[in-house]
Amino acid sequence: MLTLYHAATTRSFRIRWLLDELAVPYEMKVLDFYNDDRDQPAFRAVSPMGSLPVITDGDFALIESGAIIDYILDHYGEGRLGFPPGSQEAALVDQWMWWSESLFAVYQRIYWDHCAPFPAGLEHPVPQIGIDAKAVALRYADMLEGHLGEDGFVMGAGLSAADFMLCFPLYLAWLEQWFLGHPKINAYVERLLARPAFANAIVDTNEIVAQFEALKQQ
Ligand SMILES: N[C@@H](CCC(=O)N[C@@H](CS)C(=O)NCC(=O)O)C(=O)O
Repeated sequence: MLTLYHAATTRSFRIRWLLDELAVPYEMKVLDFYNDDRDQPAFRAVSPMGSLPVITDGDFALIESGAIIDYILDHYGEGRLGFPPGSQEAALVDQWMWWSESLFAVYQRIYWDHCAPFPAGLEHPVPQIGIDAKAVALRYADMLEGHLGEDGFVMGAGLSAADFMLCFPLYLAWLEQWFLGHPKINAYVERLLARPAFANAIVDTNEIVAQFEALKQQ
């Protein structure tokens, strides 16, 4: 049986959405990202750096959401959501998975560090650094805007692993209305939200985000 360690506002909602979309049974252990749950020895035993998400499958523990998505599709996907290994389509899925995590999300993280209220951001932020980082992320977003169609998902009509990676940074940016100048990305995120499994995976995240928004107003 798979176990997913999940905390609201983290990349674990990628995995929650994937498992629910595929209707794969799993146990979910819920952590509070903003207290000491991640420091507990039982959690460090499966996630040595205390990062999320992590899954276990029997004695096997795996971190890194991209690796987790690939593992779940390989072992539980029954051929769904995939392209033939070695195909150009499979390479493009990888491209967008890496784009999500190593380009867009890096600059979004810098933005959060310097523009989100503590503890979501740093205790001693430099807001201009965050503003500059957001501008870089939005320049990267131009590439995705040029790639997306008027309907469907990143790889066309069907979902792929790339959508499960992109949902995390794009949804959180969409909540802050980053994509008013990127109408195709905006509509894409809205198509994700129309999927019941995705909408369900972000309910607890929405609650925490609303709390941070209230903090910002103070
Ligand atoms: N590339 C990793 C990033 C993991 C990551 O940064 N997770 C965040 C939550 S979204 C975390 O646990 N941060 C805590 C920390 O780095 O100590 C992935 O995709 O899983």
